[in-house]
Amino acid sequence: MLAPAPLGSRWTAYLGLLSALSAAFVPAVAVKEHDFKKCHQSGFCARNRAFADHALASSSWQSPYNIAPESGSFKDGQYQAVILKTINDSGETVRLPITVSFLESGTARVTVDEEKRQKGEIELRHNSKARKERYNEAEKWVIVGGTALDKAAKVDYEDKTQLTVKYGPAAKFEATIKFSPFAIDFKRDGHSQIKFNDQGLLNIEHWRPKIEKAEPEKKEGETATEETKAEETKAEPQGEDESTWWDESFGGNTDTKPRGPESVALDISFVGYEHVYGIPSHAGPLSLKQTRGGEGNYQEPYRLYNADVFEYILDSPMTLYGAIPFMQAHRKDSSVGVFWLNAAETWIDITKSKDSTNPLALGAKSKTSTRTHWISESGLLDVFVFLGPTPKDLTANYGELTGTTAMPQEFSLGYHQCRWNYISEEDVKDVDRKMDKFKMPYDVIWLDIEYTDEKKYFTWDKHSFTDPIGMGKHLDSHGRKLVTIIDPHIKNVGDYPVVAELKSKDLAVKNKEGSIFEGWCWPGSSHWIDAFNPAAREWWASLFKYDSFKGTMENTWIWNDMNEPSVFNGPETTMPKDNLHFGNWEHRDVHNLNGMTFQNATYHALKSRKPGELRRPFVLTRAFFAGSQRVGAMWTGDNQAAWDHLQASIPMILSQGISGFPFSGADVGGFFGNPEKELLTRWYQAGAFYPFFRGHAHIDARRREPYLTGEPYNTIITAALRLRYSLLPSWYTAFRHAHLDGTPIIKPMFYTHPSEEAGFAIDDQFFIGNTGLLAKPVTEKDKDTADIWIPDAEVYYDYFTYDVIPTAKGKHVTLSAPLHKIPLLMRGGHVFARRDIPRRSSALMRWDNYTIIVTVPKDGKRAEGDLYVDDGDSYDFQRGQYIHRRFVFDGAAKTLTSADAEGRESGAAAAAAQEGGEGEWMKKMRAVGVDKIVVVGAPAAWAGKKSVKVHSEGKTWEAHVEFTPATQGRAAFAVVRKVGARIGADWTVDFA
Ligand code: MIG
Repeated sequence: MLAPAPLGSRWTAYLGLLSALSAAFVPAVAVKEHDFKKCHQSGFCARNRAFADHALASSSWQSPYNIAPESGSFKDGQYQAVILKTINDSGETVRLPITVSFLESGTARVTVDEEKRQKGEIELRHNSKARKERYNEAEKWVIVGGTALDKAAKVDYEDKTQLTVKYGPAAKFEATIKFSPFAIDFKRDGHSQIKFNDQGLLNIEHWRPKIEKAEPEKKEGETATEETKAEETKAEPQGEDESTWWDESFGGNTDTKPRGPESVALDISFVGYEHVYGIPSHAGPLSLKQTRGGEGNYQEPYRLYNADVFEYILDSPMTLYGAIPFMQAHRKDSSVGVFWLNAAETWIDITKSKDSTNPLALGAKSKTSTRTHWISESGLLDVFVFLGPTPKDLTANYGELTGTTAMPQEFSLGYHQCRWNYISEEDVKDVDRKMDKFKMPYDVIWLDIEYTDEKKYFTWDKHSFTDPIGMGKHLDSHGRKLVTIIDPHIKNVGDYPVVAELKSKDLAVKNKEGSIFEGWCWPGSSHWIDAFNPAAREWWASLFKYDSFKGTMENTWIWNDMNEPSVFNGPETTMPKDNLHFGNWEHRDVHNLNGMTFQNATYHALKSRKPGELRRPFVLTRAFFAGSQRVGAMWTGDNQAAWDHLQASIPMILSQGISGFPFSGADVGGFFGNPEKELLTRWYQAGAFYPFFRGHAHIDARRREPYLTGEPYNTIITAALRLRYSLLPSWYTAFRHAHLDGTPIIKPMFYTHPSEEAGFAIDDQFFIGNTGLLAKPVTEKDKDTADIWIPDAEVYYDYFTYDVIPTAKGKHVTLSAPLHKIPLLMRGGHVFARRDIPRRSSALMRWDNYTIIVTVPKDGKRAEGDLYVDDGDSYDFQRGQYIHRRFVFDGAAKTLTSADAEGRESGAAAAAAQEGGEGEWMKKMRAVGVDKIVVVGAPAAWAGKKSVKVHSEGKTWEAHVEFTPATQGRAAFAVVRKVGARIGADWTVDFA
């Protein structure tokens, strides 16, 4: 029985076929680049590129935007004025109110609106019920702090042509706002860093009525003829092309665009900056490429328009599943950045050029500058400007605005075993059993869409999952969890209470007519929850209660897929842009936010599953936006079982990290296809360093649970899994830092070594947190060496052998890396924590003692590091129920000390000081100690030493130490055993 096919599209036949066959049938469909728009197929992108071409080609180009000087006023850290846009020869203007806000953090914000739309003085076509304003609620979803105005910001200079404001830390920043044409020059220490509208590409498409021509009206979707085009452009400034102002078609879908053209665009120049990073997600290098052609460059702008692109192509500016419009520019010793707060379809052109006008270049060799051109389809022009100067300042400033990574469930840093699909309870238990049998640690097993009763979420397939609670308890008995998928498309059938409620409560996304939107996805005909609607979120939460979503329990967590949203028969596999969301905002305005609102709804739902139960949710999302880091993890979607996809995953994850959303990973093994054993093994070795570490496979792929790989692969993969598990304390500590100030979890070279220019484009190696661990996964077939770039003159040790690596600052060192070997170095000068007893899951390691590793630096003087521990599950850490130690190795004093990292008093006094006293978890942690200390690069003078003194909690005792002298190539090391100090207490180990 086939439902009538909606809209003519290539999906119709495919979906008809799909629903006629069994649910398990899935054709292998690769991404067709031509299913997704190029800039010239997206009216507003084409118009703005043409506008740029015109402006840049003409020596007499003048931006038609001018601040009316008498309109301006500055008060309490904020400048307000009106920009007048001249729209024709008679000098007629459009009023665009502008606000420039100077924030306490030193961030500046520039917001431009359009008065006519603001006041609703426009007419919509096609009887649209859409809102008339430019979308102004992105900030409601994205910005969570940092907006307090800098009352100390002061006007430093003002005349009839410009105004300069000094602001930021020690008033080191200044913004010169030029009136005619409008432009802003952001300086730090007197030097230009970022310029707005320096190229004159500012373009805010104002509202205008559609002038119907005398000739018969065009049919919807039909493009203008050459004559009408020529006639229509006459009245408009050059560079505008009216043929794409109104109804616009692509791939058989027509967008009615009831508000007409409304794009916002601006050129942003980074003066003297050669590298720009960020704006994930794209499958390309970390250091972004130029996009206006030329050898090695892209032809297309980077695009941000969340889309379901399966089997995406590599090295491409094409859009992927998520969007973070945050860009950082970097040069030696300086980082600056911008955050373009706009959730509509966005394109970004990047060009670089030697800049003779750069004042920094005077007398020195000329520097390269990067110019960017940001183009969004609708909404406000709303840009935050960060002046650094360090990469860490940028991630902190951005984190203050958009929030930081939520403290994760500790288990979620372990290994996740997923595939499409584990087909029954028996299957799940079998995989669980085999992982144990092969002694491979893992924490979570996942269920993809086939666990449901015919893709009706919140139900279970009655034949294969008869006792999900039994299954859940079985997993729980050895500390394991279950993640089930829940997608935003709700099957449109009778006898399904979820869809019945969605309709009766009126909580779904609407079509352009204002009635419920119907489209096609996995279940066939479906409706979509509108998670922008608070009532929809409340209802969504009710569906997750344990007694509502029967079969789930305390160890069940959630995966949100398809939330771009993916709509099989929609334009570019997503929703029509003229669909309507809560508040009658068009989908066009909020598209890139959609995924986040859905994940957010699930996140809040998981917090209210049972009264009195307040635990940190775990929700994985595919679509995301700026701010998604507050509500869960992401993965990079449907990659392939191919070496180049393994390679591409690393810059992608690094890019997530520096863009405020570090809890990220790629499907280990590759989603589509069947990885050869070597590839799968190398992928586990790389995945062990993804902040989110999950193996996954397409339904058509052969089974590839790690234990199926056979020897020697099984052993090698087990070692990679165990390496991950032993380092979990350090991973968790890195998450704590990400949570506190937005620091990435794995860090690229430019981030850790912002002065080393040769490292700025390196994106295939990284540091892990503050551990000094430097990893370079092997991502090439048959490769048994790794070339690691060394960023400084510090000593580097091999993680596994303690060999001293013969390095030189700024040079590559070649490491032997046969299949069993993960290229992993330890930088001298760090201290980090591990747990060395291999166990089946992270939960079973909870009360294990720690091993502390010290890597003695080249000069022998000082090594330091930290460890953060809490219960990994509740919010008790917010009332002080955590341990945060700082370890310092002092070479001169010959001591290693552990003290509270935040200067809190330890022991009973601290416990008493905590709100509610010392909790259960803190009490149990009293029994957890330091078992072992390894000092790598121990001084030769320690030879012959048999014991060390340990001082802690008013007592002193001796612990056994074993010194192994240096041999050729290997550093000396000392191992202290049975240290006997508590991990939560202050202690000193005296090596003197
Ligand atoms: O259209 O749920 O990216 O991880 O296995 C495919 C089935 C839908 C796409 C996800 C993939 C998942 C699959 N989903």
